[in-house]
Amino acid sequence: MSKEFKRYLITSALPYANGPLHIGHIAGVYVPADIYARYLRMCGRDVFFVGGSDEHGVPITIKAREAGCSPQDIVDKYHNIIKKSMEGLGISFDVYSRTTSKTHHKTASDFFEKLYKEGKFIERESEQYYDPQAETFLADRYIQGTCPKCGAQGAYGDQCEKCGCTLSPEELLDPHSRLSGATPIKKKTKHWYLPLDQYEGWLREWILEGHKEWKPNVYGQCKSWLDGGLQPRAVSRDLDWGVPVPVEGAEGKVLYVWFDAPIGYISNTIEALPDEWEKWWKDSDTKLVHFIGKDNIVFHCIVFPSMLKAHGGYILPENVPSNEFLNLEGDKISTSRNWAVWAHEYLEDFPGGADVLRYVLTANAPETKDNDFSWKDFQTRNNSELVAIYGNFVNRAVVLTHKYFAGRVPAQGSLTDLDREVLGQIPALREAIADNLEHYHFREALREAMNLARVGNKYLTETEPWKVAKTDLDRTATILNISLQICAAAAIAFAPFIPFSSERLAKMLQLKPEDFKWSNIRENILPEGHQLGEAELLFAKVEDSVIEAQLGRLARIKAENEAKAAAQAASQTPVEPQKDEVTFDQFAQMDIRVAKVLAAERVPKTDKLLKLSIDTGIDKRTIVSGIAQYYSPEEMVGRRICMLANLQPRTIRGIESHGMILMAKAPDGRLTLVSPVSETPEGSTIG
Ligand code: B3M
Ligand code: ZN
Repeated sequence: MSKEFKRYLITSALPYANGPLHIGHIAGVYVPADIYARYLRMCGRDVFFVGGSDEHGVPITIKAREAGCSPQDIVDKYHNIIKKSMEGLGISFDVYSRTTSKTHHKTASDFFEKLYKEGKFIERESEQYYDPQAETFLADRYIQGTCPKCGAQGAYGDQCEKCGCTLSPEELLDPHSRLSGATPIKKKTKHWYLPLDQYEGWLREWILEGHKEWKPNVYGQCKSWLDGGLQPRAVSRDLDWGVPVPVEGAEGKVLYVWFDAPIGYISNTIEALPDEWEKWWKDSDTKLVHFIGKDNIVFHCIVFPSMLKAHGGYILPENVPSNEFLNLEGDKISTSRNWAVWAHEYLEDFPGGADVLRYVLTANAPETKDNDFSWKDFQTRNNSELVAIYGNFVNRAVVLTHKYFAGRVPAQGSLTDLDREVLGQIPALREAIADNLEHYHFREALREAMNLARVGNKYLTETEPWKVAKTDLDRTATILNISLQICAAAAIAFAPFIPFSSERLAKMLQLKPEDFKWSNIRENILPEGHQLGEAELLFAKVEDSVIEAQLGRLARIKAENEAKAAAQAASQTPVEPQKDEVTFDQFAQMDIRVAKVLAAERVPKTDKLLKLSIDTGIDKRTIVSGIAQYYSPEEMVGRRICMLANLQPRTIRGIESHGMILMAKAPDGRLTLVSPVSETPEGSTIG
């Protein structure tokens, strides 16, 4: 079924250079892409693995403004941090460049120009928000106002971060410019659009018919976009940061970041291979594979292929193995809330720990659904898999060989059924790993690699060569020979996943770089008499205190975020002013008491109302209360509450309500029950 390709062009999404790299990026994109690239190289295939930083777009300009520096300063800073993290994690890019490079600006500009000259774009005038004071058009993110959905202030023109809803700037109440504070006005502007609707038929055929093998999450997302009908997409923006639109009279306009960024894959290839880039991008013998996160699917499966098609001459992606998202300790990773494990911090906190992270993120990769990273799981996987199985096995095999055979691979004698079965696992698992890798099933592939270590560990435990050595050194030799063959097979098989550990194991086993060929994963890797190196521990236990320190950091961040949110809510919503004075007698007329909730139910067809039966100590009665958004009926039953008992009865939704429950109302409108802090019988009066 599958075509044989001569070479593999692997791309991984270009991270925005407006923040450091975090575990979500690594798990979703860089580690899987790297595993794939390393594996293919070990198979002797011709690979070019492209990475780079995405250095354009509005968020970078906003970050620069906030920091009081230039966008170039921002991207310089983060490009370097990201690049260093990638190196620290062993992501084996053949090129890691950036979209502010000269080569990229020229490549992207030429690409646009060709499409422009060939009439592949449509030009449209539209009305956009404009800041009359700053004399500039405003990107959606540059407009702030009140969210029409939840009433929060400071919602952006594209999204309200409070309630998470998607917005357009037109929907914001009292919009104002983040640049000058002025009220934006509408002004006409011209942009170029890629008429995606014209590519719909071709895309349907190419993806829905031609690429049924794509992962269900990717195929499904494409299908729903295509079924929804495609619209022309603007490929330019009014902004002063980016690749200038190469058309006369287009001053102040740049290419939309999602137009230029994927071209970055091409530019970076050109930069690294100026004389032979074309065979990588234009020869149908090249297999192009894009590794991305799920929020990038439409751009890589629909927009970029349409651009390539419009341009002509380029190959198209053969596959786009996109992952879902990784959460952190149950919460969405968020750069703005600092809710992340940052790669550069991890590498500092865990020197030499790149492989542990690679291992955990692959074992737990969000391949088919969103997944969670937790520090406990990190510790368990390290201690009970890497240390207890793989590390323990290797250590025992090498130490025993030193002990009984002066560190030389001993001779294999006659084999038992168990020996043969265990050895047979080597080629079987090699094939299983390879098959999974070829199909982008990285978790499963890693599990099979670990099975190799499991097989070896179990074999040693069952055959107990340290006991056999007392009576039968020939048998001990056979057992250790087989164990060492498995160690060597594991060193090679694990190399795409945890390359640093494979290097260390290679030193112990005295394997040479040229031994690291996939086809070398066989039953007789190490010849008899081969001298081993020193035994050293392959992995170290992660102690509880280390995990607690990480969890402590996250707890501090959570507390900071909550405090920030509360302060923000408080600053946005003024506290209610004091009401007119009352006399003591007026106050004393209020009969406020403690009551107990006996039963509670929602009032049908309302969102806010609960019907409660309560025991006031004087009687049992019904109260209707507007607290359903904050308390469920189940939570209310059995609670002690405070209530105004002598309020005149009112009929609410046909139910007669006798009294009112006291609630604390926060400035932002949130309601919280008021109740005595210690056990107080129903009927107790308050005053
Ligand atoms: N920078 C978005 C992201 O980092 C974007 C990817 C570009 S790939 C050409 O998620
Ligand atoms: Zn909102």
